Amino acid sequence: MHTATRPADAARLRADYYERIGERHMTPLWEVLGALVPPQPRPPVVPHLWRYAEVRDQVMEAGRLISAEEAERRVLILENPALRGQSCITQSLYAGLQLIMPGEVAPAHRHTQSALRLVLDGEGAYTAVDGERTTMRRGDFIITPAWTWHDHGNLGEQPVVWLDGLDIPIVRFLDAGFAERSEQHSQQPLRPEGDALARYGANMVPLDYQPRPADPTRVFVYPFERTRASLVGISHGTPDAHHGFKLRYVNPATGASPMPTMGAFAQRLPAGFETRPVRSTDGTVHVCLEGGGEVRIGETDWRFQENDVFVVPSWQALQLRADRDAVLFSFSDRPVQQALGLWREERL
Ligand code: 1HN
Repeated sequence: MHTATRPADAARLRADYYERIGERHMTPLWEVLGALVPPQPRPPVVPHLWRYAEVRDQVMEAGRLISAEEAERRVLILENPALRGQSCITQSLYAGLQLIMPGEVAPAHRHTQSALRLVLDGEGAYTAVDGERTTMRRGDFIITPAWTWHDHGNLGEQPVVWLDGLDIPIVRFLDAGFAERSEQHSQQPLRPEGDALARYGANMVPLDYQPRPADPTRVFVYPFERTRASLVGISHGTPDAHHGFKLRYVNPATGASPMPTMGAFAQRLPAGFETRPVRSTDGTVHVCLEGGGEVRIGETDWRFQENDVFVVPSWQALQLRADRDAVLFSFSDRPVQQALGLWREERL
């Protein structure tokens, strides 16, 4: 005879079953499938904007609380408000504001995490990468690829602040992190300043240089002066409706991103120009270098000005409007997603 199971009995049977399989460290897929494979990205990350004018004093305060030496790196991490305690700005990226005071050195070390810097405030500091120094000037984009020795110093009279971007969460996810301190406090220069740019950054490379496709570039500084000149140089005709005048930083020897885990971009929006909304799967950190305007991320609007940093989560629509001619820098995990065939963009 057919006996129908009442819903209450079915629920009890299931709960009991889940309990018993749980003891063997198993769990039913059907309870989590929708969350595991959502119809579209639903990042836990929220949009956020850090106003430099509001945080600058607190960044400077760190300079009175701890030395660069003691801290190793004196940085205020920009934590996504929805991911507090996780030291990340998106699920795949870390960002922070680093301060170095006059006379200080941030000692030489290396790690498998890749880092990028965008210089924001003050002058007189340098970064050394594998034996070559570069003077840090506002807007300069500087990279320290995985496992390269790097230290910073401030030979000037002003505090210097830059934005750090690292692939820390990616490396942590892969459990592939290694790090070591150098015996040399600051690296002995092996080559004069400008050597890498002359060898690798002038549309030429040394005769015997044969980079592999995923090798990071030997060009470890992209001076803002050059970036800006390129953005101004392409600012004729109509800007792209979704991006304005936008360029991507590359490894000039391969055309790939400067480092394999992070892509970086620079864009110029003429005064009065408003972009159409666009969304992409790479959650992105933006910095305003010049000018200002308004940004809409999903449903939220903010005004932005110089040195403000904002984060756009994966698959949330971004719209920008410039009040004054604006220049923005941005970075994301796009090259990782592209290498895996995951990256998508939708122009709305
Ligand atoms: C690092 O090496 C730097 O070299 C900055 O300036 C931030 C955050 C975590 C791990 C290493 C730097 C960092 C970092």
